[in-house]
Amino acid sequence: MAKIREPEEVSKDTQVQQMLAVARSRGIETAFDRADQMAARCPFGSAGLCCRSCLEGPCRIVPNGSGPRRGVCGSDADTLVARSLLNTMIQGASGHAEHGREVAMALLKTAEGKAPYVIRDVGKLMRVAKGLNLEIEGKSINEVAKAVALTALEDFQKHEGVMNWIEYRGHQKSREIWDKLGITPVNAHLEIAKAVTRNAMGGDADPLNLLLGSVTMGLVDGYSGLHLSSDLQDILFGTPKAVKFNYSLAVLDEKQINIAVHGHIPLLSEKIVEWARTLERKALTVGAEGINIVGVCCTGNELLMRQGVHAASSFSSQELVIVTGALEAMVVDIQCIMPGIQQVAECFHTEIITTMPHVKIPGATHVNFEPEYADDAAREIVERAIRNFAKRDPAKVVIPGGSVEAYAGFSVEQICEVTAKINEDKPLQPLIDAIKDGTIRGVAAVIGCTNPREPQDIGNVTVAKELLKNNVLIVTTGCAAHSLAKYGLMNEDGLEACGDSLKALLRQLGQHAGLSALPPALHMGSCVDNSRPLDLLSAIADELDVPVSSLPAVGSCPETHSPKALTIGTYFMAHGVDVHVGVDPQVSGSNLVARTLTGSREDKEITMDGLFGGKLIVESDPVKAAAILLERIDMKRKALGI
Ligand code: CUV
Repeated sequence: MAKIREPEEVSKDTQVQQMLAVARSRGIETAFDRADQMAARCPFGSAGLCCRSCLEGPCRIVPNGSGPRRGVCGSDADTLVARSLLNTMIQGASGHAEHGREVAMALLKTAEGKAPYVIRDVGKLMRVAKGLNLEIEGKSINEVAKAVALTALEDFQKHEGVMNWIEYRGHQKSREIWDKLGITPVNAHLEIAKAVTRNAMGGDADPLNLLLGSVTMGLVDGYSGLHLSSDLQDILFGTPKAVKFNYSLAVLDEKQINIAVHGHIPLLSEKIVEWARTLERKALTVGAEGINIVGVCCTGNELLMRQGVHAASSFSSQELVIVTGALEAMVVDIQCIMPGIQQVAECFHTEIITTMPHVKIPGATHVNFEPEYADDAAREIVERAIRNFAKRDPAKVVIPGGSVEAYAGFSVEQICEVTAKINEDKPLQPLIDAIKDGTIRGVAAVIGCTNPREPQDIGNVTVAKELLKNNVLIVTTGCAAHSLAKYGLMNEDGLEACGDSLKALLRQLGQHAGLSALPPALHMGSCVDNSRPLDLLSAIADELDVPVSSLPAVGSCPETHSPKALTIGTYFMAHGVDVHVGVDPQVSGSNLVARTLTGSREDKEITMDGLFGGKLIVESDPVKAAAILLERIDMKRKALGI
């Protein structure tokens, strides 16, 4: 019998513990329970040693070497593990590339007057157009937007050259390494198709070549996914600025109609926020005091960054938002949506509404979303939620009390606006000076997910606190940001966690932002906004005329579950940034693969570290992980002579 963890063991969050106990008392199963039932994991899959690529198999190689050493086709453990990693990377890169393409199409339709959006950040549009070397003189806003959208779409079509967004955003010194290795992507779809082909039976069998294929997927993810999405979303919806929001399950309001928006792309959810405001009066007619939109996962992050919409939950506890009994609708778009939400919703009046033709859930309502008809879809969804309010059973409502105030919206533009008040000509200089003199020992991006298998928030918060204590500035995105917000690391209280020099700097910078202090964890947005930390590092590296890999900067993904997080991590490593993962990446079946990733081979020059300057650090203990990250930060400081 699998051991069922107590609520206190599955999450650090007492509200999650409370709601999990409520769910269990009502016989409602959640991901935390299913993770416990799944406790004995397949040893072959865990090591990356099973292969279902063709009908000669499935083949599996016993991790301890006591069984067959090769699959029927002759693939050995190294090939199998490298292929299974590439498979994961393909999933991650496709998800983000598709996100980028959807947003590019929406921008195109907006520019052509076919979709009901407006260009909210004309300044950013012009900066991006200039960065892409597009002609803007004498052009209308819509003409420039159309040219930007078409240039973005080329990154899914062109057959020669290099992706436009890499030409635009890629750091030159990293570019030289990628070009030399022949791994710089041409177009996202072409690279994904090539990766699928090379991974098929009879394709690429060279583990090191397959690993380079994984790095290409990291770059596809980073540029056609992250950078392209952040840039175009900023153009369409505005570049984030400091904003206040609340975090916790307590952001649901018993007196209002509650709608949760969940997934990743803000195209529909931005419209839902708009329609919730428009239809507010209608809510009064059904006895509610208003309409309350709450965010889940990265759609939540997108909305809080630009609209200050409160955030209810990160990935692993998404079902518990429904268990409050106070949710009229959960609207989902793409990615990180547990099918389990439908089973939970069936115990309540909550309507699960899928919106994308390629992401449906049996039993859920489907309201199709197309940018052209965004208003119709958003209006229908809000009206459905209003109607559902009458079906709510007050006896089932349990909303935990107490939520945490947090500040988010720290785009690179927002950070530079603050630092420009100290040095107008060189806004990055105050940060560079602080890094040089040790006020900031290093910069760490604490990113990624929460995972029902792991105790929620513990890894994310522990790594962040250990680093803050040592004066490492934290930037954060994704569900890790949800974790850090909940424990006060995005408000003034969080200063307590910081070392003295960092604390003083955050207070000083805060004054220039109209706050008593900048929060110790700077929330940069959703997963696609992992473009922002890299933009910041690239700009600092340019000022110092060094590669990004020389900077005392690291990434940490303590509680990940998603292939997307591994692809993002690979994109960081391709720039020479060390990346820690706290969850087993399932490559232990091959020493060659594991050691190439972690830089622990004898022939160092063909490891990730040797080729790119950044390596993978696998460590499940967050305190130990932070110590290793500090060591790497200090090593890079020393090499830089600071
Ligand atoms: Ni994209 S990928 S669980 S929602 S951060 Fe959250 Fe963020 Fe991971 Fe998913």
